[in-house]
Amino acid sequence: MNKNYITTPIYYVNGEAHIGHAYTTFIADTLARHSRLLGNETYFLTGTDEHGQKIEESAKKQNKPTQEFADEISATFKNLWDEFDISYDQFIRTTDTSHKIGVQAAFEKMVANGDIYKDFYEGNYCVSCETFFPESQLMDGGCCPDCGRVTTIIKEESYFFRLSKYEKPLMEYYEAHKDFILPKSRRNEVMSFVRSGLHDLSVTRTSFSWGISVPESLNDPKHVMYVWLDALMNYVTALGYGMDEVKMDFWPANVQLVGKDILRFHAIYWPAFLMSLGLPLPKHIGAHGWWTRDGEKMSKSKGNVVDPREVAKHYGAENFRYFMMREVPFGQDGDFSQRALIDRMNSDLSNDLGNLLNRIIGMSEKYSDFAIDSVNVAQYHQKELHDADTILATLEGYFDELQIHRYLEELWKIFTIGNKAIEEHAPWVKVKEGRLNEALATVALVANLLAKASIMLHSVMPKTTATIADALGFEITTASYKALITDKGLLAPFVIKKIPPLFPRVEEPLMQEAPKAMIEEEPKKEVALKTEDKKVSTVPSEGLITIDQFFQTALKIGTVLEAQEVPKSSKLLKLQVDLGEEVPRQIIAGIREYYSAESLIGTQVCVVANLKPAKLMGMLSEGMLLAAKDSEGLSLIRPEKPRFSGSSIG
Ligand code: ME8
Repeated sequence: MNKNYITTPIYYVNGEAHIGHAYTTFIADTLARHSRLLGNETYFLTGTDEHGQKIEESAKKQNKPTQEFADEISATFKNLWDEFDISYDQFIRTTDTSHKIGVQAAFEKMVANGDIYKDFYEGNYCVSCETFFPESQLMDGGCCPDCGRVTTIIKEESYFFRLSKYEKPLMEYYEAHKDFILPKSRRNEVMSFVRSGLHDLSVTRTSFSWGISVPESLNDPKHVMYVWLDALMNYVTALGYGMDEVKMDFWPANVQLVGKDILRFHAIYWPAFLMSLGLPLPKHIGAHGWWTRDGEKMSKSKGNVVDPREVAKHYGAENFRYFMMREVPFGQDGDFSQRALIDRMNSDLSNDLGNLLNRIIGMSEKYSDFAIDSVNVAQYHQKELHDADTILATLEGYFDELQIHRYLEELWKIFTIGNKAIEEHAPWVKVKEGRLNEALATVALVANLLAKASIMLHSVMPKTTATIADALGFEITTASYKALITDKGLLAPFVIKKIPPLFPRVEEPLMQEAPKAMIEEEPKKEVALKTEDKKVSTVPSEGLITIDQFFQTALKIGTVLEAQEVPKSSKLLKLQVDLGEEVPRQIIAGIREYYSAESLIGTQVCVVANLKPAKLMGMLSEGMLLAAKDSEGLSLIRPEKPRFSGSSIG
């Protein structure tokens, strides 16, 4: 039996969970349930990240002792997952004593093997991101390049982790394990980041105390551990690392899910820490995209944060979960809107799945008093069975690549086969013609298709599919998976249960949108400038655009994956550019006179990403590179430091 360990990030306790956190947790739960269904020994970990200055400050703002504050918010996460029936095996908290002991043991080991040394750190620190940034990376006015907040200069004694030592081993690892980072398109951006050079990492702080202190053996009690070192270690302390080690045989994890915002920590720091500890690396780090609401970033001040409980209350927890899994390709950004959810529910769940179930309940009631027997299915429906079993056999591959949306898309073809069989074989005509056996064979075929599809949909919609299975007289278990999916078997004779429609159509949005008056607009930067600035503008007044007009152009950082000369053209190069999307973009650029194809591979460029695709010499071009040209020639515009592919410019 395989051991299969699946993790989510541990979420900060400085705010309550929203649909972004729910998304990661839904995917992890889906993977864990699927793994169990296959009969694997599975361990699913989630939890909360409770240390660091940010939490300390949030607690202070609410006038609460930090531990009490952390207890309260941590409980809201745990309760939410319980309400959503998330099948976690452990909910870890970084304030757990066993976690502290494990982290200290790891630190001690890193000191012992020479990977941690003491020095001074002076730098600009972003409290919100719990990260130091070199001067060169700061945005105007000393702001954090990730979140835009003002950073503070901190000079302090610090212990450092020799991250630089792991630059080469990490690169070798990425080279040798092409599916370590999923989706694969994200691998390049991690590699170019590492290639640009890794600095040793400051892993302790003396500026605050809400954290795990360094091991007593160092006799340096004012140092507490950097929150990311503390947090990342949760994945092994949960298994008993540095303590009883009882569950360490689940390590290495099969899949560690994260949002793209924290991929760098999981694909660079975490593997380096593991190498230092002599532990194997996880098999996959899966980084998913970012959810927005109605096209905007969710933020409390805008009042547009989507509460997963609200969505579940109005639309059903599993319908919501299906929507999130199906709507967005893994790795890409997604937008939550009630319209998109309603459309998905009506078309996929009501029309395709729900109707099919209702139809066979209705027909079996009329023609056989609910009795269903698979005995003649193979005789009349060889082709449909074969087609369905072929599709079902390909599904596992999508799970392995975390392409759950594709998995579901393929799975839905089973319902198309079922609906088509009913249309083509028209059981009601056969009954009139006295060919009852044939009619019942079609009904039984569809019952079998629904049974097989329910098994495969189980990990995404556990309760709904259990209800369908119950109506179809069987239970979804590892044994039925083997019988109906692996061995391509059929259901034993049974009596179908009449159940009310599972997916009534939704006509109107069911959730109240936040009234406009409640939405506090964030102060607009231009306004602030106008009031403070006494300088008379020398910008020509003709042809000016507003900031909104500027932002209509989507400018993004791209990484050039491939570059080729275009035959018969002295000007054009054909590039494949990674913009953080599922598939790289093809861009035909008129830069051959200034750049060789070879010199561009692996470099970063700035791309106009929402330009209407055009054909150049018969080849599709899906974007444009930014470049500056003068009498000296042409120069591509590039980011000063490597940025993740798909990062917005502006
Ligand atoms: O980063 N869209 O915790 P965190 C999609 N404690 N996913 C989202 C999202 C959105 N809009 N917002 C949040 C931390 N997420 C650290 C992790 S792990 C050792 C330490 C999800 O509370 C997504 O998974 O900020 C993202 O990576 C995570 O929540 C960040 O959670």
